[in-house]
Amino acid sequence: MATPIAEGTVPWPVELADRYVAVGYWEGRPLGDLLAEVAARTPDAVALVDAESDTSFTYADLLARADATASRLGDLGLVPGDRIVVQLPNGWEIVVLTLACLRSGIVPVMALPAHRRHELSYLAEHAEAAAIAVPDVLRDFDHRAMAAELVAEVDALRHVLVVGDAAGHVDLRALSEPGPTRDGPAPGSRDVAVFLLSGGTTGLPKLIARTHDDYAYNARASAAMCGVDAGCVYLVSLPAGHNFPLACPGILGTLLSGGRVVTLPSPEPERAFATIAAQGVTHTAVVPAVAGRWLEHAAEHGSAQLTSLQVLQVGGARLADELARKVRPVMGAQLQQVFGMAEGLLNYTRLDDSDDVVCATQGRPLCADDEVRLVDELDQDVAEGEPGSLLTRGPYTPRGYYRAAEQNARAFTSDGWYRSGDICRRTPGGNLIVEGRDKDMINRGGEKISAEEVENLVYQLPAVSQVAAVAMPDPVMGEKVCVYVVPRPGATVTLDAIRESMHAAGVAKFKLPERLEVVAELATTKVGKIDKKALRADVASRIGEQP
Ligand code: OOB
Repeated sequence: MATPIAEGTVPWPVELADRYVAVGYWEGRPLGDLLAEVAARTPDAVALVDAESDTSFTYADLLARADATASRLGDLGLVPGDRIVVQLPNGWEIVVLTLACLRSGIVPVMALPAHRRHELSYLAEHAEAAAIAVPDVLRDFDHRAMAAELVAEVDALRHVLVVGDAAGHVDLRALSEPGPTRDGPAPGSRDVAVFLLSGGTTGLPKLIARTHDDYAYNARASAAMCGVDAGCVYLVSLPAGHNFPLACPGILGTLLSGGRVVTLPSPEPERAFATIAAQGVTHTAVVPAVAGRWLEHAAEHGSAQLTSLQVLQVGGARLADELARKVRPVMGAQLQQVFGMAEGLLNYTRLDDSDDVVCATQGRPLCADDEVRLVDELDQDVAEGEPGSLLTRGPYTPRGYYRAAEQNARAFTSDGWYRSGDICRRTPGGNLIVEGRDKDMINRGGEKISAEEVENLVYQLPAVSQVAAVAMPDPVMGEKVCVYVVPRPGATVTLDAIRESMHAAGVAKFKLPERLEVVAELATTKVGKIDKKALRADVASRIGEQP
């Protein structure tokens, strides 16, 4: 028997939960019910368009497929509270499966298509997942074969659900053929709706248990903030398992508003622009690296395909002010900066903010009851306008990671503040500017990489005596992973050997270091810790970029 989820979660204090209900943030209803209500209101409106396979579903179709899937997952033996690792590319199937889970109380663990055995075996193990959903073959990689290996390895894991050629596993598309309706009770609103992955500063990502109440608020309030309503067409081209495209307002916020979701498997500009034109996309979300490519593409080919686009949300990493100022003139859309985290807190610039606020700040909290403190090393509030480390609590920021008591003691204060690890400054207008971070993470084009995780993997090489992974600046991705290595006496270390070893260990490609510096010793701070600040400055100066 898998552990019941509730045993691993950290609930909000009762008085606060009561308050969130009283104020109306928490509606006391599961996401699946809220979605069914929209479907009942506008059954014939188009809810979902898969631009890759040219498939579209009305709200009635979508709900029927979600419920058919939920019912057939039940036939397979899955029960409410069971977990499914979801590793699917953007397409109609990930939306249907996620809604099936939300309707039935099965909990999706949102993995990424780029993840490999190393990440997925840990996730499946830690979540005690009963099933994993994968594509058949993607970019020449056979996900079915990997999933089959995981089933052999992970105790609880029993089913492989495949989109495409199932090759003897469960055919996910067939599961969703309309027919059976869902029976059984809906999940409770305080139950876990989805597991998101943390950006990761420790060895492996932590699971963030988002409840129906808090995640529904997250999606709905974001939709209201971003002007998403029934007339909106939202394009999801970032991996749908990320909080940003899933619920900020993303897929869930759009569907809860009666709008239309359009999926694309990648944000490659040519396809994305053509899809925006063909589908009349009004809103979409990208990371700064993608915004840069889109701006270049629009500057070169014009913005005629973008006339429907009203709001371009950019978040996940710091957007350079110069790029921000180009968005409206080059693309004709309103920029909205989003500084968010899978752990909860979302900051948005508002659609009616001045250009200066929109282009030079990362916005302010979504909710009046989001609490934000900026503190120094001793957890004392810094003076107004000074940079400090951001701590937060609020109605959609859970109080701890799932089954991670040890990490929780470090990542949360004893009174429940989440330590985001971001160094921010607050402007007199109350907007936040992200100036850096005091967490050991590398932000590669919005994908977060834990330095510790990379270091643990590099230590697997016998030739390595000491290693430190740091961010090096990159004009396109913002940052990439650079490793400093002290080899064992007489041994040779190469970047290729490191990458091959990590690849063989089944690590996601985006985590592989892209530069190696072989050194005789690693710089240390006064207290004897590896001086990562010095290493970041060192690599930046070597490649001629600003750290
Ligand atoms: C989003 O979520 P995560 O969990 O992948 O990463 C969170 C971290 C933040 O703590 C911060 O370090 C960084 O990503 N970040 C930004 C940023 N947005 C996120 N740093 C600077 N400027 C920004 N605008 O990345 C995420 C979740 C929901 C909405 C948007 C982004």
